[in-house]
Amino acid sequence: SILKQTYSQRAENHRNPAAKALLETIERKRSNLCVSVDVTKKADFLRIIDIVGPYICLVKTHVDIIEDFDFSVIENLKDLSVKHDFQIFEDRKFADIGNTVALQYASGVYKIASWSHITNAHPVPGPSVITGLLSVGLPLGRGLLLLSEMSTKGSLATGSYTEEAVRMARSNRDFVVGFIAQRRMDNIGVAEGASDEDFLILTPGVGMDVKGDSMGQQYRTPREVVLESGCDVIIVGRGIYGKGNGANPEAVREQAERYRAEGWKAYEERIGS
Ligand code: S5P
Repeated sequence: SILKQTYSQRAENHRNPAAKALLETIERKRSNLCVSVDVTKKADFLRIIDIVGPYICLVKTHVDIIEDFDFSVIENLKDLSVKHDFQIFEDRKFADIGNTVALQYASGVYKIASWSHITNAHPVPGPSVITGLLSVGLPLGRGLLLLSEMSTKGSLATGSYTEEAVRMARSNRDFVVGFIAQRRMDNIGVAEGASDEDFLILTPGVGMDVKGDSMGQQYRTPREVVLESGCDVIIVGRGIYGKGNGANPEAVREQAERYRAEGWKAYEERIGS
């Protein structure tokens, strides 16, 4: 079963270059930690990434919240990704008709497809959202995650919506490499244990010190996410950079190290090493 395979074994199963590179990075750095850097000033954004860089496999961005954005942010981010050996995931959550998402992905101020190895989409428009994005992303070797579940209280992405998202992914395996979800999706719609599919499961809503925030976010620990729910990558935002936008570098570094260690320990326990 996928749950018992190492990240490097799984890298060999993936043909999509972004999925393969992510799995190889995870193994090389012994880190299944993705840091989500949701801050509004470019200096804070780049500083936090430079601090957490050694401990992560992936940086997750919301570039549209940076107030003083210009394209130097992207150039600096790319330099940091080489310096610290991590992949980049712009959390754009595309959710429109194919033609529109293709334009949003390739063009505008951010030109996401030109620098983000992985991005994501809500399955709500149906398969056309994938068709639109893959017309831009596939020739560039990019990968897509579908949001088949969400971490928030009262999420509508449950039941048949989640199942249809998995079906949409199965029909587009060259571009859709996995899911934003709270548990494994491979066995949905097939008998328990019958699937040898390998989807990447990247999971937000991870925190060790609090259970949620005042706006519906819900947190689980790395152990619950990786060991009990079988997810592959933990996504941590405020649990690492804290309330002060990462003003205390040593505290940020310590949290990144702590979450990396917890995520990796849970993985080692899962594969039984
Ligand atoms: O279901 C989801 C999906 C996503 S991508 N729940 C989430 O929280 N996210 C994102 O993960 C969210 O947009 C934010 O950037 C991050 C969680 O941040 P944290 O500070 O709560 O860890």
